Amino acid sequence: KYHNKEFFLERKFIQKKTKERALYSHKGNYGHVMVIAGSEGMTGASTIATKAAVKSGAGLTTLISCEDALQAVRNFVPEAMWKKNDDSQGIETLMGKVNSIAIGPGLGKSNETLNNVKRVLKNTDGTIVIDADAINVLEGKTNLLKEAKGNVIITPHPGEMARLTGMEIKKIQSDRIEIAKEFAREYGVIVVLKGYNTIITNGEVSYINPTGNGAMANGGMGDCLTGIIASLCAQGYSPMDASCIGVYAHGECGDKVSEHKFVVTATDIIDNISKTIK
Ligand code: B4P
Ligand code: MG
Repeated sequence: KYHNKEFFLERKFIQKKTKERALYSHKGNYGHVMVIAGSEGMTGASTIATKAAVKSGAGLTTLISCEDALQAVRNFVPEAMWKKNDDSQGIETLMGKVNSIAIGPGLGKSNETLNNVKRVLKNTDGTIVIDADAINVLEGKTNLLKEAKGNVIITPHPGEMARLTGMEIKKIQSDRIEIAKEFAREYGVIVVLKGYNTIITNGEVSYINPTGNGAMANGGMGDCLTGIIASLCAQGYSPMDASCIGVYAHGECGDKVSEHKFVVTATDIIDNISKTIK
């Protein structure tokens, strides 16, 4: 059994793990992702996460959000379904039916966000990908992660990891693997600590990602990764495999696009992620 193992992610390893889509398959075979994201004035994050989930192969994707964000999704992601998050009914209805949940991008740091994080942690059997404001509302409340019913993947950038742990960003960056591992072990979650050489760890086995580059350092890039990982979880990949494939493909997609472009945007990734996974 693995113990304290660290590996560089390799293309061959990722290729071996990534499955072909079967001839006789249908959307029911590729799972349903619920994306809980976006708020008034922050609708881009929800559109990006939702579109990334669709483009990475989920059978069905539903966005739960405010009216503004739903309007954007209706225009830019016609493949996705949507429900208004006015009385948490949308979340309650879908929670038992979906295979994975992505929560956080553009939600805002509100009580409602914290309540929704608690709600999904306590009631969902599927995998939950926690990002952005869903991470920020856990500051000082990380013990809530221990109450999770299903598997949890948490995807902080170094700034979010600093807030969660109470450490300085400099400290996080000086000891990325050990700090991510310790957090994963303590809370029983998978940590995807982002940035160049993203770390993926469950506390026992850890992977270091070699793909990705500075052209990807712009707003929306993380929201895109969240949608990709949640989509792979819904398709039946284990949370660890979904994290590894998602992080590797997201970075490789950014590497390919940056051969011809100075800056790679989340929209560039969305437009090319399906080709990269193929
Ligand atoms: P926020 O303002 O919270 O940024 P965000 O909305 O979460 O942005 P987004 O979702 O688009 O990108 P994310 O980082 O999640 O926070 C920004 C602040 O956090 C910064 O001002 C800073 O203080 C701190 N911070 C963030 N990243 C930091 C870092 N690496 N070092 C030090 N401080 C940092 O996701 C970005 C995605 O793009 C990830 O998947 C990441 O791995 C990838 N990516 C970005 N640059 C890359 C690179 N050079 N190489 C490989 N991959 C890269
Ligand atoms: Mg982010």
